[in-house]
Amino acid sequence: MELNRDQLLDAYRRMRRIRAFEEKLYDLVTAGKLPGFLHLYAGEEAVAVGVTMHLTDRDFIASTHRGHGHCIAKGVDMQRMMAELFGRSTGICKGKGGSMHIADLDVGMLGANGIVGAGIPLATGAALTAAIKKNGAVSVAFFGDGASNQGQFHECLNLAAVWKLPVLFVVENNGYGEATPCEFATSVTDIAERAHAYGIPGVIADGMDLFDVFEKAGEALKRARDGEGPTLLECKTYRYFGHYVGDPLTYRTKEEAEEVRQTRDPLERFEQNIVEEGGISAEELRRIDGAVAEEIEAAVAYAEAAPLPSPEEVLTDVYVSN
Ligand SMILES: Cc1ncc(C[n+]2csc(CCOP(=O)(O)OP(=O)(O)O)c2C)c(N)n1
Ligand SMILES: [Mg+2]
Repeated sequence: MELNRDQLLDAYRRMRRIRAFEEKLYDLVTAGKLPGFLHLYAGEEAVAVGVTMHLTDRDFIASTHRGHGHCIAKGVDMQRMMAELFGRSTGICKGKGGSMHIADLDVGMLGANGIVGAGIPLATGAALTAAIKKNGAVSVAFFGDGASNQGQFHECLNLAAVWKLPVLFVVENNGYGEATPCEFATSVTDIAERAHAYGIPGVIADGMDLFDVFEKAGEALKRARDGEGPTLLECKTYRYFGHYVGDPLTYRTKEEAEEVRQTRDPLERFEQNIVEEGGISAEELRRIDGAVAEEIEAAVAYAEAAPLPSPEEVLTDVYVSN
């Protein structure tokens, strides 16, 4: 599966947007300028981008507590995301959701999710809808290694396999669930192996390599669109920041994180590849970096200038109001 020049630049831009967005949030939170409890996606960019490059707005994704990268990759507006994080009324959910509840149905983003594993049934349900409507859409559930120990993961894989639903289950194995190393809590080394229990393909991708994720997600989504059913795609990846901003990171060494950054960084590896083999110059990429930095600054300015929701709105857009 070859990527043309426009696709290569687009993939780089999307990964750079995610990285820059998350680094900006880290700075804002640590400077006390942004409230909330944030889980950053930096390090895992190749997974969200490599998968969503195969999707259109008609296709759905469901995300996690670590959802900003999925949102950006799927095309959610960064200014309105930033306003949401700042709790402003122009935010994507009118400032009432915050980091873990960003959703935008217009671009097929079913939502970040504060409940570990809860995006999996949402994506499975969206795939059931697509199958009933026969509209050719697919859905993708992104979730972590920790979530793959949840009952709903197993229930959904089974049902999606039985009904041959057009869904891709993407497990982002970043080695930890909060402070718990994967091997401490998970019965298998390769989570992809769990697919075989449900009679569906289980595939492993290098989640730090855009090309590998793109290719393997493409094959799985083709199967899904062709009516051949679901796939479990395990992307081996790493999160650069802690579980949340403020995590003291006592459970892993600085050296471990530094080594991954030095040797496996998804943006650096991608850049090296496309400069050496894709006919793209480093200057072009620096121009993209500059443009993305301006987009992020504009998003922060937009958010800071936006009004807070008025107190009268506190009971609107909620299911239970008394
Ligand atoms: C049902 C449920 N159980 C526990 C939690 C607390 N919790 C939040 S994130 C997390 C770890 C999730 O790990 P993983 O699925 O590997 O995702 P990662 O944070 O590594 O991206 C836990 C236990 C929760 N939010 N929901
Ligand atoms: Mg994890």
